[in-house]
Amino acid sequence: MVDKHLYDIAQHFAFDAPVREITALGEGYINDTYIVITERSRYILQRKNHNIFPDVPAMMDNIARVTAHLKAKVAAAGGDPEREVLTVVRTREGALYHSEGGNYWAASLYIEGSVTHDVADTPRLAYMGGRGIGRFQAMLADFNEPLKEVIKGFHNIRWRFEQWDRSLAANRAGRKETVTEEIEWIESRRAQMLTFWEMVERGILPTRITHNDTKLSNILFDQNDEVLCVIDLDTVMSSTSLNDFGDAIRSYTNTGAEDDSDLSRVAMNIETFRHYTAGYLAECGSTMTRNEREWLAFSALYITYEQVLRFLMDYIDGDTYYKTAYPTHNLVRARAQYKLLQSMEEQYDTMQAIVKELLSSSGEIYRPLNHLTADA
Ligand code: GN1
Ligand code: MG
Repeated sequence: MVDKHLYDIAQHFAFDAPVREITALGEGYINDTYIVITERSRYILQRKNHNIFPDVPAMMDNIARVTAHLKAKVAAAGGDPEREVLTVVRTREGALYHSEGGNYWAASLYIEGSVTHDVADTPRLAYMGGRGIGRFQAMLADFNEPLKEVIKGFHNIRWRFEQWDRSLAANRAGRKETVTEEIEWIESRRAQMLTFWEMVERGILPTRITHNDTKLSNILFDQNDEVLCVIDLDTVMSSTSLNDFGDAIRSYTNTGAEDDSDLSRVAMNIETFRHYTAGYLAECGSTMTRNEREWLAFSALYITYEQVLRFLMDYIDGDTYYKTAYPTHNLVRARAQYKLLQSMEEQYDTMQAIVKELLSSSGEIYRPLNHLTADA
């Protein structure tokens, strides 16, 4: 059962028929998501989290422009733009969102017959996910309009460190003293992570259009494990495409849950890494620069580290960002992501060897570089 108020909200959208039922879709750490069932079809209705997205109109404008570009590509290739690209459903007044009482609402078509997965439990699923994200990036390679930065410094570790230093100094929830060991996990890798980000700042790693939240559950598959559509475009922005690769590896290869309290379950499955990477490189390996290839494997460590930092920082702040189910939830998430990071660090040489092997087997010339060589 959902709040009656939601039915009033739904009335503002240009749905095809009267609303019959609204049910909650209990996923995501940020937005509230519902399924709206009309007499003819189904839609997704979301309350966008205005605390986290300070400029929802700018975010919806990004989404509208990116999806228009993707739809043109899919149509030109003979595909079905309504199934292969997210379709924003406007309000009756033609707006991209409805705002009321300080809340922002947006709607999209529900893609019938689609499925999501929480675990990449077959090689094929990982491979197909890699192809889906690779294709998403390839289709946006010629998108030249500037996008708004909807969350400042989202995957920018230099900015995250500024936030982190302020959080530690403020110690708002009085929890800092209880997590000294965890804080050291962050501090001991600070310089290494800044080295990666410096490559982006100096333009050594190019800026492209990126999704920024490529976890497995943000892809809709069909019944044959083919990727239908990439969803949750809230954080579409400009950054290094390596963020999208790294975040997907963080999500796909984890043998445990993102917030697993049993750390013995958490590790990186190197075979899943291989399959995702093979799919990804098949779609966009040829358009990657030499430096992107060089830093590809490292990006998984970078994004996983950033996620440890973000969960831990939210715990120290007193749980103000992510939704939590219990008081230590953010700490449990941080520990689980740290276990995953350690597993990646242990297998880093193998990750790099796999990237190299895959690039050379697809006919690419790959020569390992020193990580600090500035070679654009
Ligand atoms: C959040 O949108 P959602 O709930 O899938 C977060 C991501 C994190 C993810 C961790 C805007 O994603 O960056 O990686 O949780 N999104 C935002 O699962 O912060
Ligand atoms: Mg998201």
